[in-house]
Amino acid sequence: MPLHDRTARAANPVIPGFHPDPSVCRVGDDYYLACSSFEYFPGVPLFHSRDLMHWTQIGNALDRPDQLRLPAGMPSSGGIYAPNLRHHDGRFWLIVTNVSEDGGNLIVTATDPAGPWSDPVRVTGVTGIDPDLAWDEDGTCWCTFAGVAQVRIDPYTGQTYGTPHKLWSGTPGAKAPEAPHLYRIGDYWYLLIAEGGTERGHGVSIARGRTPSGPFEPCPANPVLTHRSTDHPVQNTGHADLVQAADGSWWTILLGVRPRGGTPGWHVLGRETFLAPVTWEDGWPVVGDVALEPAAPPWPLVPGPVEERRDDFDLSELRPTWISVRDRPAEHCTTKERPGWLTLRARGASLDEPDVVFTGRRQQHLSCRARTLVDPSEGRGGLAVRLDERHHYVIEASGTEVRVVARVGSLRTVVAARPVPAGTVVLGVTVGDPPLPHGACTGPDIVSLGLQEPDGTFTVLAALDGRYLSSEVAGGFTGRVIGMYAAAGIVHFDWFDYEPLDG
Ligand code: 6LW
Repeated sequence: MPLHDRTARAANPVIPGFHPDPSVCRVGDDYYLACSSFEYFPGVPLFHSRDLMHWTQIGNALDRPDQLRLPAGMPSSGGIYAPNLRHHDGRFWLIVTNVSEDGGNLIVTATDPAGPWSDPVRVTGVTGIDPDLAWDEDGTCWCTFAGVAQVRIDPYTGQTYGTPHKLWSGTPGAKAPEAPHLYRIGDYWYLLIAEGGTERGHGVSIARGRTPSGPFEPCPANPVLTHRSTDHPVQNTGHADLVQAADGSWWTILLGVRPRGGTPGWHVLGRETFLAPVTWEDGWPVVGDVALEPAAPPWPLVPGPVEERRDDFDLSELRPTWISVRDRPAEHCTTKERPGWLTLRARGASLDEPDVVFTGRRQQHLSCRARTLVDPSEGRGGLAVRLDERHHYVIEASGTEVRVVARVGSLRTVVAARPVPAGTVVLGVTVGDPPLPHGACTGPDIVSLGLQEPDGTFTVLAALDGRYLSSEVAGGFTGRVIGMYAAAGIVHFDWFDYEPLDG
């Protein structure tokens, strides 16, 4: 089975796994999209699509250490929030917030979205998250940010002019007006925002005015999108961006989650990127259903290349889908020390620490299997399902023992241990449906951790309830990442397999 479903089929989420706060733009027949990345390096994953349905990661905007500084000891869900991606005047512009760095907002540019991206320009005078750039007909650039406020900006230098002025507070009584995007469409300037908070109350509202700075008149049908108080399988819908397709039709991309397993429902893949159609009535957008099996758009579907199930670590650079906690210095993570292997050198004694040496990939399927061949002869490390430093399950090898450790909130316990012969060992994780009948309060899934026996069979050492690695339990803005780590000494990994088990 291919790593991603590359059949010509329309399906939501269009980018599964922890890919929140999507921002999209079109250049000719090509679409580009950016997402948040929080405590992970490299930052701001970038995707390309020809059909809005199938997206291929082409890089990360912040992939050099001097572009992305995430301070030592920084906890999960700090770092990079909510990029805004636009194409203007022959280049791509990306403005984003690093909440863990003084100065906060920064701008990078590129002529090719696959990179290289420029060094960041620091923005002065913007005090909020979720910045957005929009250009007036005369070339004036406006930076609009959470609150919702706006200031004129020189995007080349990051300098702003004047004091930010409030544009709109959103629907009276709704909390957290944020994620603004400003567009010139027809005779109006439209101000699209998220409100209600990024959890179950999330929604999208819009206002319009005759100038980019308002005054803005709210849409009488606000919120134009929300799933609050419904049993829709996609919840928390919000943080949307609009894009006009090459044929003139309109679409929105947005974040949503897929809670499962009873009440209140637990979502484990973080906030994912969804697509929905948009029509216009009386000059206001009407958002269609955020369907898990949407109708195909009225143009040929273009599935991207199939990603290999196995990474053999034969390349000198890691694929763009690999992410590391906080940073990835070559002395701690390299494929050059032992060719064909990934070598991790520990810094921090466990995944409980925000500075752990961990390199993984987003869990993108509700059911999946990961395996890795580990050489622990010089250290201790293994395979982890990580939500954050307080919520993770690991299977690790050291010398002649393999053990499973669960960290849930302030509790940390060794769940299982088994002696093994010295040498390499294949460790594995399988995430699958809970065994109880559907509809019962089963939790979202079961995370089984184990090892491969010399005869090739697989032994599960522990099968753990997946709800403790969900955002409803852990909080925060991320989702599960499955990967390799070193907790002591040096640990080598020959290959890593990730295989979807659901459609
Ligand atoms: C982001 C805010 C939000 O900055 O969550 O869902 C915050 N929306 O707009 C972090 O992703």
